[in-house]
Amino acid sequence: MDNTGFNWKYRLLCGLCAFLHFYASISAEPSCKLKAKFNLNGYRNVEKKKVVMGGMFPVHRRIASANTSSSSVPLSLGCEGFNFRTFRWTQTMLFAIDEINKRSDLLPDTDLGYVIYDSCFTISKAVEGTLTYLTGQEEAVPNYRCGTGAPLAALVGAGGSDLSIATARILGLYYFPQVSYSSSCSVLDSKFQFPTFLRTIPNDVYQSEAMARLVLHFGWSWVGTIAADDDYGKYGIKAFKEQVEEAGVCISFSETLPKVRSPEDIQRIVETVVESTAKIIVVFSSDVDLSPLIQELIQHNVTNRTWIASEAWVTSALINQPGVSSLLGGTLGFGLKRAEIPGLQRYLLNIDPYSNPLTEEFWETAFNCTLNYSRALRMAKEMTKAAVEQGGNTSLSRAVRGVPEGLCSGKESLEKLSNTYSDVTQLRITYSVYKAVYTVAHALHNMEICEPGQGPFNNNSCADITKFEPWQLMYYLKNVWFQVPHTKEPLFFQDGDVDGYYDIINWQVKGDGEISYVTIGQFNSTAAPDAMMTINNASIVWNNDELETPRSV
Ligand code: TCR
Repeated sequence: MDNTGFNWKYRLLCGLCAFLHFYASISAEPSCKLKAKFNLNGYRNVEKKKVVMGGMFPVHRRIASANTSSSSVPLSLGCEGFNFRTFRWTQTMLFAIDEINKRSDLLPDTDLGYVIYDSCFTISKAVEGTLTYLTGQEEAVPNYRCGTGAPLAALVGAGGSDLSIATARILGLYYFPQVSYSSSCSVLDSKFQFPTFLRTIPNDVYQSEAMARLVLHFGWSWVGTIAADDDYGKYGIKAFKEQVEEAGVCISFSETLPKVRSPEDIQRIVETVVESTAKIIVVFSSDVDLSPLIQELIQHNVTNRTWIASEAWVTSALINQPGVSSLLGGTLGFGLKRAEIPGLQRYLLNIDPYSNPLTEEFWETAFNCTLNYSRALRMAKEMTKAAVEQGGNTSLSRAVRGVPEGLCSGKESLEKLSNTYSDVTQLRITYSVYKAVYTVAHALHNMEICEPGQGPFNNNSCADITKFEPWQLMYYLKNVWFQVPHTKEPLFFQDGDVDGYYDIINWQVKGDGEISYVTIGQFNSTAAPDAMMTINNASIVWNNDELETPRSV
């Protein structure tokens, strides 16, 4: 491993086992041992400084069910339900870091490394990952940090608002910065509670206002609401309701989606939707939580409703699956600013399946195969045994003698497989991840170029990028101002928040039953009150291809 130059320890807390360690080569520097990397004696002019950035993403959808026995040592739970969309976000963070490390005008003397954690869409995992990150220990013991000595920069993450609320409370204790790409809940704007929380996604107060304006714009006075059972859903729908009710709109029903699988609850919501005369249904939820309800509504052939989508599901491939057009055609929703990120798709397609356990799991899930020969052999043997037991079809035994079935080579073509992972047509949260990584890099850059005697700290001193304190990086993050590469969009924070901008997206059914996302308007929180929302009514296609605005009175 050493012959490629530095190999940096890349630790990842992931799925099926609690902690997995592996190495990622981050720069092609002259060969030297890991220890020598931080011993700058004699290397001062050739060695780059190192900073580690943390990332947290909900790569799995849930934790595996718990062993409730209390007579054995409790273990950290594994995770299940691999999510291709959120895995793309992870790889986007690596792509951005790679891009930054190659640049000579941004952080020229510093190499960025990374540690990535999988929060598994679960608060306890997010907390566990945060403690591990802060301490550098496999056991999550606060107040202790060992390891390489490279300073930790901010944590990029943690995913949903409920996860970020938990991690921000811990990080806030240490005044350690967190830059979130997808936690949009309004409560996170409290600097008193979350002093070191910043985000590149707009605060949901804007989205709730935009939704309310949309309902009033079409004169709908009778709507149903459905919200996820988390901070995102609850606060989002609450702000929406307050605004529409004030304007005289009546709420026909308010339902909450279950967080853990509950067919009875889903059934109850289906009945409510079917029985209600409200034709407009506003849903504030992530795609993961909404998906079971959508499946059930399709089974019940529900049509003739107009769905109003919150940002988390408006362009989700998990929701927009074949067969949803009669239910969801005509949907209107809010999407974050979209961007093209040149080079990202090639980077995503060039992924090395063997680089770490998560990439292996990705490959095996995507191609429904196994990369591991002995595992494949064992599976083939089990299948053969089962086949023999069930009636003597021994054709599978070929698999045991030769190459096991279901074995993949790692050279399969991702390009041919149309997978959400490598779909770059709707880079919205992905773009927000990209911005978050650049935000941290720019803050570090400003720290690096600080002129001694002209710095912002005590007696005009500077922070030392090789051993800065979290609050010093926080200073630079708060004051960051830069143009995002490729889009030239300026990025800066006002009290840790960015401006509220959304595309208003309409789900239009094409001839083949596929749905295309057509932008039919915008919402911009910085415009004058009567110019915030622009909608092109004529370009909207409603449910079942009707051209007339549905009535819900
Ligand atoms: N804010 C949500 C989580 C979330 C999300 C998403 C999850 C957003 N967008 C897209 C999955 C996919 C927006 C929250 O909890 O704050």
